[in-house]
Amino acid sequence: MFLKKIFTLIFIRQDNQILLGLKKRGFGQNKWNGFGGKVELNESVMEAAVRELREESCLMCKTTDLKNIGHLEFTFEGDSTMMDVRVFSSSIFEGTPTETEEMIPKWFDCDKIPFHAMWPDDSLWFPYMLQGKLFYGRFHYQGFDKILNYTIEELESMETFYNKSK
Ligand code: 6U4
Repeated sequence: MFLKKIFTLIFIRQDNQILLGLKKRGFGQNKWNGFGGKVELNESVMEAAVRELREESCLMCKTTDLKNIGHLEFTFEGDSTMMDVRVFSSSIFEGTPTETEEMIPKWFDCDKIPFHAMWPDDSLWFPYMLQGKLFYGRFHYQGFDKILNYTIEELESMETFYNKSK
């Protein structure tokens, strides 16, 4: 059995661009990624997504404008923790992306995503997100660079997925 820890990951979209942040420290350092982090005890998953977006990029967004678009699970060889990552997107936001202590935000054209400087799993599930599909992916890593095995599937509805897995 794995000890599950819930994380958020949010992608801001505008026209044919997507906002990514270069992580300056900690887990995933020097990689481009969406914004997000751990869910705290006294907040909902969506509240956590909005808080992390604000803390990491200075953008403001309402929980009601978030769309849950995917679910990712990461496990690591020899580690009993499972990262349970709830993926959101929004094209409604306020503010200007601004560098923070944790992230350097930058807009990328959707056909110029810097996969070479991202988590190896991103190139496998980003296509679902960019095509507007809902997805569920599981990835088992050796260290942080090598995926030993994975599965990805398209989902019809996130609600049905979460009701089934309850
Ligand atoms: P602190 O302790 O405050 O620095 P916190 O910001 O709460 O941490 P952090 O930065 O460790 O959490 O969260 C990790 C972020 O990276 C989450 O948004 C989930 C995301 N993430 C983790 N593994 C990933 C992976 N393999 N591929 C990916 N995103 C991943 O695209």
